[in-house]
Amino acid sequence: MAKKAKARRVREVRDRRNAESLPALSTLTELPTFAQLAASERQRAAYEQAVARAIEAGAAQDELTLGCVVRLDRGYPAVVCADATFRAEFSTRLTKGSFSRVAVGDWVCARRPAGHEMGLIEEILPRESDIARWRGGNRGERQTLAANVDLVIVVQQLGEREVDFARIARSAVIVRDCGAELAVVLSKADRAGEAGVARDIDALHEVLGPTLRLVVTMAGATQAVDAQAIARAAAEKGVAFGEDGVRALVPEGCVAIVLGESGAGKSTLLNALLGRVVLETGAVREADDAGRHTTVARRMVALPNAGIIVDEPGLRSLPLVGHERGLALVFPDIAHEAAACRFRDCTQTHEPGCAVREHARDEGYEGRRLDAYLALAYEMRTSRAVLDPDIVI
Ligand SMILES: Nc1nc2c(ncn2[C@@H]2O[C@H](COP(=O)(O)OP(=O)(O)OP(=O)(O)O)[C@@H](O)[C@H]2O)c(=O)[nH]1
Ligand SMILES: [Mg+2]
Ligand SMILES: [Zn+2]
Repeated sequence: MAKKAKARRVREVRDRRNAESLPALSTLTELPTFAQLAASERQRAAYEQAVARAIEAGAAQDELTLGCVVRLDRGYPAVVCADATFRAEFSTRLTKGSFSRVAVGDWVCARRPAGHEMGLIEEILPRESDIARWRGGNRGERQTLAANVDLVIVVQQLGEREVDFARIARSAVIVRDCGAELAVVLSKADRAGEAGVARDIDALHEVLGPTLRLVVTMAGATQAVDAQAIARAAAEKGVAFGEDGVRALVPEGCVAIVLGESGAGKSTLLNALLGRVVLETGAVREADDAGRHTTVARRMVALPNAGIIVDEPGLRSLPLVGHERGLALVFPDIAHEAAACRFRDCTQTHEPGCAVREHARDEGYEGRRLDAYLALAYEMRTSRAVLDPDIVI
């Protein structure tokens, strides 16, 4: 018993030391204010109930506050409430109970005991959206990247070669499955030039449809290019260009998150939107054009005259596990046809009476859209088949 208590004390001291080495919140000017964030009605009602439970467990009413998690530094949350921004740790009640890790964007019932710098998160309130990805293979789990965001901006870099539209389609399926809206930013347009930009917009429209919200940017251009020519090439395809295009995606009151591989230019874009260098950016490797995971914290930045965007570390893998609903939302036309296939488990590859293939033949379907759908559907079937039966998705 004494041993356990000692271990806990050691842990507490270490945690406190770690927390003290985090950036001082008072110096962070890009943090959103409480007024810029809004809990839903359901969350406010849940907060009232959480307050009642906390009081029952011994908290004083005036110590309790509604807050939003605006940063996670090495797992340590920072919380904004009506009259303060503070670092918080988890109450023992939360760590003991059905403990779910807090994410940036989470609304919480927090407690600020008088005379303490550090607050306590008593409860995480129900999420309106939960941007999560699968990690860890067939024994894996869902990892929440951010909570309660309205919009996910998938950032994919352009280059000399055609854009990786399969990766964008995969991201789209995950995003729509998580209950958020989707937009795509094609970054580094300077590397593709006008012709490349036009080519990649066409490819993306073919795969994800012409109604996709799309912006072309080159916030960190390293090559002297004719920006106006690139803007014109985008405009000819009905696509917005530049930081203003991104700002229009995220109006005041909107909370978005940028999602993309390391090195895609997420932090560079956010710095441009902020008008100053707030976020660290890093060079990509020559050999494979991949980034070095420069961003390690997850944090909200409030944009001047616009909404809030969460900057995230880049993600290498985005496995598809149980995102069937997202697939149907991204490809509603194909999913609709699939419902008429003769076999319920039709793989749309060789079966007789396959409505998808018949329709594709009749309508002269865009080949790449169907191919993208089939590849993602196939991957999902395979991942489901190898999933550990004890894992709940
Ligand atoms: N040519 C070109 N390079 C860019 C552009 N935007 C960003 N870069 C470069 O791409 C590299 C990666 O940029 P970051 O903004 O750090 O990328 P990130 O997506 O935040 O990466 P992680 O934080 O690792 O996930 C840096 O060297 C940037 O200078 C652009 O518009 N054009
Ligand atoms: Mg970054
Ligand atoms: Zn079929």
